[in-house]
Amino acid sequence: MAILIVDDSPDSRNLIKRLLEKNGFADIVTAGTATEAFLLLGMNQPTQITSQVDLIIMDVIMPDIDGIEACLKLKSHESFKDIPVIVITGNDNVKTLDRAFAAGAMDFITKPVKQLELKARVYSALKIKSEIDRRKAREAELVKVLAKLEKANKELSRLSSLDGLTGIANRRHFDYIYDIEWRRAVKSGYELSVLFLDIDFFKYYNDTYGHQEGDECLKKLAAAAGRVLERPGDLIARYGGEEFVIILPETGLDGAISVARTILRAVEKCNIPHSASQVADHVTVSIGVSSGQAALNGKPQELIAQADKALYEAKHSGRNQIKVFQAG
Ligand code: GH3
Ligand code: MG
Repeated sequence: MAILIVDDSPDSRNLIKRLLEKNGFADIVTAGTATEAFLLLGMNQPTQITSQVDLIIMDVIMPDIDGIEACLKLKSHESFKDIPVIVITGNDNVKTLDRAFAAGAMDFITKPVKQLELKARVYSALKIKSEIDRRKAREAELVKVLAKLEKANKELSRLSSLDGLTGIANRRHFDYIYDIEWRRAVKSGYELSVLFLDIDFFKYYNDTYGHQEGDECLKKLAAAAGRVLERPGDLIARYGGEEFVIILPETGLDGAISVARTILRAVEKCNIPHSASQVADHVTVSIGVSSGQAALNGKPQELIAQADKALYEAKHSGRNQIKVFQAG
């Protein structure tokens, strides 16, 4: 561990250096003034602070900047505040010592410097410094771990809102967003639309092409329907097995029907062969649409139930089509 001796007297500097060397401390640097010490530490070049100094032994009485002032400056500097400072005083004048401790000095040695005293003080100061270093390293490690944890948590919360197969929002996220959009619609008075989409004869599709192909089909259709949605507030979610739900905030019936039609065309364009379908030679979907003003429509679940009813109608009217919920 490196020790910096700051003393304007060359004799005093050399004596302390020799005594330290005698006790096995080899890494010693010396400075004749506080300014020189600051330069050595790299204090004036914030970008290249190379301070590897673990202890500063500094004379109190020095020309220009004295030991106490220098100590104050070191302690106010983030990079040096943890380096212990032992001041050397000509006497153990209480006032001087008080000022030194107030400036942040950790300990003091009186002149003439005695070997045993110097050794004891230096050992205990270096021990404290190594504790501080260890604590700082642990803290830095902790900060890193916390940052990683925060990142992992964000990823986890992102993943927990997605459907594992299709990558679109899952039912949980839909419930969460729908609640927000419903309340927003109640406040704004804008209409809110819900679309329910279900694949036609999907059971036959699985039976014919296998479950894996069925999964691929779900992925393709989710992506195709998702691409149709353009507004930032629009959301498509996987509601259940082969059923998708779409929220269209601030959208009335005309807009919702237009979106539903575009989705039907997008599914058509996917042109996924379905030889077992009874309505086409490719995969088709049925869509139920419901729109309303949240404030007038009563309960949030009603709009969803209405879209579901409309979907049922679409199925019963022959599939591969859109049905709008009609009251009564
Ligand atoms: P309909 O036209 O009336 O909707 O008929 P359908 O066969 O599509 O409807 P039904 O409810 O009888 O069958 C739905 C099928 O969807 C059965 C089920 O195995 C399949 N399914 C649900 N979830 C998944 C999934 O994650 N992957 C695959 N491959 N199939 C799924
Ligand atoms: Mg189906």
